[in-house]
Amino acid sequence: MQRFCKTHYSLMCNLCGFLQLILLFLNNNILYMQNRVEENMSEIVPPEVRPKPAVPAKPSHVALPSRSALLGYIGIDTIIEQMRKKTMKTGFDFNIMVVGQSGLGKSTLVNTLFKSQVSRRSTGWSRDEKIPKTVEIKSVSHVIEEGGVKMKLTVIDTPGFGDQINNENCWEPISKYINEQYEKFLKEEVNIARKKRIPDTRIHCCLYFISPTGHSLRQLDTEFMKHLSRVVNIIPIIAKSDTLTLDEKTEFKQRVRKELEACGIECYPQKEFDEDMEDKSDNDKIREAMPFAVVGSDKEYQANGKRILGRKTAWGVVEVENPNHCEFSLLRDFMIRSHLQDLKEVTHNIHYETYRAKRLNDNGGLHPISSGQDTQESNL
Ligand SMILES: Nc1nc2c(ncn2[C@@H]2O[C@H](COP(=O)(O)OP(=O)(O)OP(=O)(O)O)[C@@H](O)[C@H]2O)c(=O)[nH]1
Ligand SMILES: [Mg+2]
Repeated sequence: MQRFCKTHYSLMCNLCGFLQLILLFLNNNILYMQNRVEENMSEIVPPEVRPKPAVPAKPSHVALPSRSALLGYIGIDTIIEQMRKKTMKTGFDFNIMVVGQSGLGKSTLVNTLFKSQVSRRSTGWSRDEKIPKTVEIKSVSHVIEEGGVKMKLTVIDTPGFGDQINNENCWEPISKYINEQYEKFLKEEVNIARKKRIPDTRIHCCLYFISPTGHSLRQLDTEFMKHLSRVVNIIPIIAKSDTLTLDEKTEFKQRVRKELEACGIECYPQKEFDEDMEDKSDNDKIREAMPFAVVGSDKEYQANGKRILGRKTAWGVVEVENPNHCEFSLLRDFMIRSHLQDLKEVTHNIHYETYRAKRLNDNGGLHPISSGQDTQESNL
């Protein structure tokens, strides 16, 4: 038995030695072949010439940077084009909320927004039907397409406040609604099987309607804005500005600006978020023009052969979209043409982030929630 094991052992040793020899031979061969390939490669591609990139292909309309500046074209400038294509496919969500005391023209302005150049579509009310008093928070959405870009514009109309005997804490339903949208987003975000694209119902911009008294802000307004400005981007506007003379309007705007500053109410665009000098100088102009004095109407009239939105008075038609008549078009262009992306970023990076941090802290870490769970209730 012992001899058998010994013979077996020596046989195994011989076999291992043989295998080692084969491996050594193969290894040498591989090294040799690698050297050959490298030699051949250096024959084909001289080291100073960079290979042409296969992907991404450079779009024909993008100018080539000078070859002297770069050793070869990398294609960094195509990133913008790639991002544009992606964004065009996904589209934009933009959510505006209108808030203010009762009867200031909030629902009318929602209609004005949709019927103005933003979208020439009706919001469901017929031309001569009177807009009913708003009794609950209600959202109206339209998908607007322009130049191949889709935007889902949602305007959230809210019931007016201020006509109760006790108006204490009347901002609560509004701030609750705003927080509920953050909560919905947060729950989607922490979900294990989260959606590729989370539906964004968060309020990006809140238009606060100020009564055109010509005097000063009401205490209710300052209280309301103080509370809301902590959770959302507030843009104050003077409602029904056709009821003020030009001088009254200028004076009132100045007074409102001073009062807002005195109360420490930070409206959008907030000074602390100006990114650079260019941003600061652009935003300073907007801050000086605020609050925008607007007129709302969903009635159309004929003026110079064109159909215009306006309000008919004994002295003529006040044209909603004429910058000489009111600042509606300035407000719309500011919200959509110049600051839409920034409004969304401030919402996400500042307001939502504050909510998220507080929520996760309070909860000692939010537990993942299954997709079937109800997401309506805010826990704040
Ligand atoms: N003069 C003037 N009247 C306006 C303007 N906008 C709306 N109105 C009128 O104001 C009245 C109230 O308008 P709504 O749009 O219902 O006001 P609201 O703020 O939605 O009212 P609540 O839903 O009760 O809070 C209507 O008769 C409108 O025609 C405006 O810019 N100027
Ligand atoms: Mg209303």
